[in-house]
Amino acid sequence: MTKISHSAEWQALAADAEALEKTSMRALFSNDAGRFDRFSIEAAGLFLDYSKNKITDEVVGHLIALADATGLEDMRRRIFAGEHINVTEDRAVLHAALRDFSMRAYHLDGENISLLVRRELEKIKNFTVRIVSGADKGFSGKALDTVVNIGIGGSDLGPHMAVEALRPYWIDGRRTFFVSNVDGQQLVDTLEQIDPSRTLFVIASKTFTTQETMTNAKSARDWFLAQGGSEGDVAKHFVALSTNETAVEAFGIDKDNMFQFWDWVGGRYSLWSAIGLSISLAVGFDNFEKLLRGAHEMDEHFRSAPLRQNLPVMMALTGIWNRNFMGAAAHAILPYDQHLSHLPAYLQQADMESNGKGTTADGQPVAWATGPVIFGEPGTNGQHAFYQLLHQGTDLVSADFIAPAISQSALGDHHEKLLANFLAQTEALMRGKAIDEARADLAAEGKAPPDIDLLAPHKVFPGDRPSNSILMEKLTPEMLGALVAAYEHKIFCQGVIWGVNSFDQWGVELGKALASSILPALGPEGEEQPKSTGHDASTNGLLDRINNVRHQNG
Ligand code: G6Q
Repeated sequence: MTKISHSAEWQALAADAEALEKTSMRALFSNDAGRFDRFSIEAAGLFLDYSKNKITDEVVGHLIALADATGLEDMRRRIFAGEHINVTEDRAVLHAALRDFSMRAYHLDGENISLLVRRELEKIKNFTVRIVSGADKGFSGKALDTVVNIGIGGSDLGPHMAVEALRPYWIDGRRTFFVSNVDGQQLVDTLEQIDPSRTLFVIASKTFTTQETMTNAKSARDWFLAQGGSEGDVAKHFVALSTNETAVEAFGIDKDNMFQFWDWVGGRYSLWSAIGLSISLAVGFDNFEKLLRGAHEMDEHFRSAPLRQNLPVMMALTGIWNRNFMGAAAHAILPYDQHLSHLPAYLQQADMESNGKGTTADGQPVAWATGPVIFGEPGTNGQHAFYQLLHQGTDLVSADFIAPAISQSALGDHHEKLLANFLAQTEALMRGKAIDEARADLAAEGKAPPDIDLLAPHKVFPGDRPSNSILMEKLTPEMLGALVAAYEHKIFCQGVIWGVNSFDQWGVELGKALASSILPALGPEGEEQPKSTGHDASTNGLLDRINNVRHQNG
């Protein structure tokens, strides 16, 4: 396979970047009245304005040519067709089938998986109704109004983000907690706040072997038994979301209390599956279904719209432009909606675990930059924290600004102020401020010439900092579904262009294996341990130090 960075399309983009070096985005806007209309797309209720990227029609044409050269349309067909595009794990990637409400049937290796999906959704629906209505009760006859979701990574971040995002849809009186960390403090802090007789523990683990989740699940069950629950009550208070029936039963959860999903659902793409049970329990099944329907609408757009009019594709291509040709090593997710506070963490996993790779799907080292560092915070908080670097730092950082035009909780002029900040930031990043403008501002403030000389350099903003703006009417379940699906497809498209397999995660294995080998060397508190020799000097030294402190203070 020709290296993509040697292709004519890549070279054309590199030449575009060079040719644009002396042109500012400001100039691109002032010379082109149609820029906003041409560089924006509406789909599934989302509006994407990508005009504040340093692109021209020529650049967009070359980006589309690059997508064509990498076979993006064919890969799009193959993912929806259930081909095993996750080559290193020999799996299909069919999370879109989990939310497909059309009459389309998905067949995988000869099996109609749409029937499995419908059966499991029906089970989630019936269970949600029984729990929410109080028909299913806990061991003391009280309704189960509290859910503790125990899971990590893909079995935590998606449902956690969605439950938080859909706060205005929470069913009155219901409480949801998420426990992910093997640090026992998180579980202890959670257990302090709940009543065992009213709590449903949802053990979410695709493999049902993950150290953190199994440790937390076991401690939660021990606590439950110590708090008055009996072995026989475990069935009422513990359910499992998994693909591994044997391990679920071995843990002591009856398979009737297990909600299934399948190996063609990647962990970080699983919130649409049984892993979404905690969402359904928090906001009701109807709202969970609306979330799925919103995602489906985005899927329909993504699979049918031509690349140039395709919202996730253009998110991906502007990202490629910024990463590979403008040199942005980081990408900020900046939601101007407090309820999307967990979106940056969610997308951190979705993007960085998918595309943070240095080997192509066919096993060659990549010779180009792949996934950027993803980070973010809700606006306006981030403005008072790290935006300084976005505006004046020495590294280029691209950004997605996300905002609903209407707030779910109107309060005075809060939302107008929030939106004004969102718009101002994207404009400031794009326009910047030249030295003569900085000097003129200072003069208008009445500063003396020596002070103007001193301060003006600090008040210069280089501008040309790229951003996308993603607007929606309101953060409803449908809009959240569409937004998340758009990001999933964006990540997929970028993976195709970079030539990596976006659906494995071998990079998490080495640390896991080493942790297992280190664990036996850490004895219980108060116990003396032999001197460590099995690791490098730093790791041995740290281990000995920890063991000494634990021995002396235990
Ligand atoms: C996601 C990853 C990873 C996974 C967790 C939890 O794509 O595979 O984040 O979700 O490691 O795994 P289990 O669900 O198997 O416990």
